[in-house]
Amino acid sequence: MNMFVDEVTVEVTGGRGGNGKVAFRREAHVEFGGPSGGNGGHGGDVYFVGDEGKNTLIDLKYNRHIRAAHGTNGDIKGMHGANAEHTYVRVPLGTIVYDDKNNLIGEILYHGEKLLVAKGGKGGRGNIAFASNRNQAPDFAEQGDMGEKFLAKVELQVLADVGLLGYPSVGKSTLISVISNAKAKIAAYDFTTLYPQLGMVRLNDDEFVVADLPGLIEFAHLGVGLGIQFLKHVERCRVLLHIVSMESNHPYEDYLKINNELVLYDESLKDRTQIVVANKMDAEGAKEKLQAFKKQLNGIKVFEISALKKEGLEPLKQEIVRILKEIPKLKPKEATRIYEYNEKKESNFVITKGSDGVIELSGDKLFQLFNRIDFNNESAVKRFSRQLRTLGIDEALKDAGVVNGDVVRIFSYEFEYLE
Ligand SMILES: Nc1nc2c(ncn2[C@@H]2O[C@H](COP(=O)(O)OP(=O)(O)OP(=O)(O)O)[C@@H](O)[C@H]2O)c(=O)[nH]1
Ligand SMILES: [Mg+2]
Repeated sequence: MNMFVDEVTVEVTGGRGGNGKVAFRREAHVEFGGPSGGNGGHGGDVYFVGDEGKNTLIDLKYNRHIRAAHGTNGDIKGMHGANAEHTYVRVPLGTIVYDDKNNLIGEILYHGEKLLVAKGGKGGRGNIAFASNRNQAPDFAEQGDMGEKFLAKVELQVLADVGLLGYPSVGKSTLISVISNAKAKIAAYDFTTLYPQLGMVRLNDDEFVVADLPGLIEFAHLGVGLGIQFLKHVERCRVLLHIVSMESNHPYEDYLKINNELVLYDESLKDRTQIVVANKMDAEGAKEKLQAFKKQLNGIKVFEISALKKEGLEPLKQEIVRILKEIPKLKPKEATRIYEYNEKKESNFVITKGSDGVIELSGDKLFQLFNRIDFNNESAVKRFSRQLRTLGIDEALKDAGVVNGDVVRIFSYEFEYLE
């Protein structure tokens, strides 16, 4: 069974904020003291956290709804509700998250790195917060905001210091199994490796992560063989070990074809650091083939190894460590998502006519204000209608031809329009 999952869609929901409380102080000599209702706590956020121990998104496949906890409601005596704990979801390094509009939320490159995916709602304010000179005993409070909720597209591009690149059966899996702790499947037929696998290599005080990748063939960038599905995993490897088999009858051609596929897939991979490795040096005729190969490479350094016989591995590991210290760390992809969280929401609204002829009001900001209202509380509803006026909705309704007594609908709530 293939447990490797590198693409999955999950629904993420931030926790709802707790409701604000309506309460009044009780004092010995006054019937009603001042307002004393506290604020609701904030809803929890959903974060993804990098975990170097993971290498697949399989967990998300079985947990497609990720919801953070709600904030606690405010209480009497000015007590604020508790903020909810955030929810943390462990994901492999190299995880990339997009929102439902395909904006990049971010990418996780390091162990322990946190990425905010869905923000929790703000807690509603209690009636203490609404006391003013004009209204010293407000008898309403705000309900908590909804948390963000959307379908997140989650992708994994395997993240490794070193990626093993080459035709099928050149010995990539054999190499990773002799230099690292990975136990890779090895066999004398092509496409033995069907998904990337990571291994840790230690050399004295240094260590690096190697990714065994499925073999590439000509036209892989068009989907031939295992194709693009796995070419993408090359992208997040800092160094590529380009492995060429000295059993092949045309090592140099193999080498050029693989490089060509890389560039056709992604132009920028042309500049990715490569270390050329000639494997199967124990095979018959390998020495002669290597001589010719070296000539054609025209000065590019080649490491001669036999993965099978475990020969030539030390100089190769040393070179990898040396190069990794020289080249820069991967730069994270730039996020394009803009959080339309809370107060920053645009104050636009839309007026449309529903299928039943009723005028409907909608819009993000409006939805937020709407959700904060306890419609059983007359003062809260009055405040809401003042807010609508401030947003210019009264004017706009009038312009749209709405007259006294017409029914207007805001989400689930219907009211009569009065000038
Ligand atoms: N003679 C010789 N055979 C080798 C050497 N390294 C690997 N092989 C053999 O080559 C065959 C393919 O090895 P793998 O390690 O599975 O090759 P791969 O590149 O991972 O192949 P795919 O996963 O299909 O892309 C196996 O039969 C190995 O035993 C080597 O250094 N010398
Ligand atoms: Mg393999």
